[in-house]
Amino acid sequence: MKKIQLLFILLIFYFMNACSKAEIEIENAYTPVRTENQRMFAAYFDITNNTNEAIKLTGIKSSSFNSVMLHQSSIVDGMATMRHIESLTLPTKQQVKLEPNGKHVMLMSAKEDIWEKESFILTLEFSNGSSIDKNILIKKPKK
Ligand SMILES: [Cu+2]
Repeated sequence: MKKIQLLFILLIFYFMNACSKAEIEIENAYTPVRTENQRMFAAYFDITNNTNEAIKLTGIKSSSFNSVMLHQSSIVDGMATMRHIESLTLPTKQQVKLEPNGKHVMLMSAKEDIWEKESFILTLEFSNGSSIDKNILIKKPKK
C-alpha cells in the first residue's frame, strides 16, 4: 500500500513538471543600447526547445521596429560581417544561444525612441504553429 502511494505521488510530480515546462523557453533576453542616437540594434537571448521534435524559428517581428531580421555574424578575410539567415533550427531538448559575434536579431528603423524605453516586445513564430511575445529588456550603459 505504501509503495502504491509513493508511486502515485511521484506520478503527480511528474505531470506537474511536464505541465509547468514551456515547450519553448526564452531566457536572458536583452538589447544593448549605447547611445541616444543609435540606429541599429541587436537582440540576444537563450532559446530552449523542450519538445521531442526539432522546431524552426521561422518568423520574427516587433511593433517597435520596421525591420527585424535574423543575422549571423562571422569573420570573412579578417573582416567582421553579418549575413541574413532565413530560419533558425532548434534541436530537440537543446539550448541555442543568440549572442554578440554570433547569431542575433537585427533591429533597424525604430518606430519609437528606444533610448527612452525600458523594454519592447519581440514576436517569435515557430514551425509548429506556436508563437511567443517576448519582453526584451533594454540595457543602457551604467551611469
Ligand atoms: Cu546583424
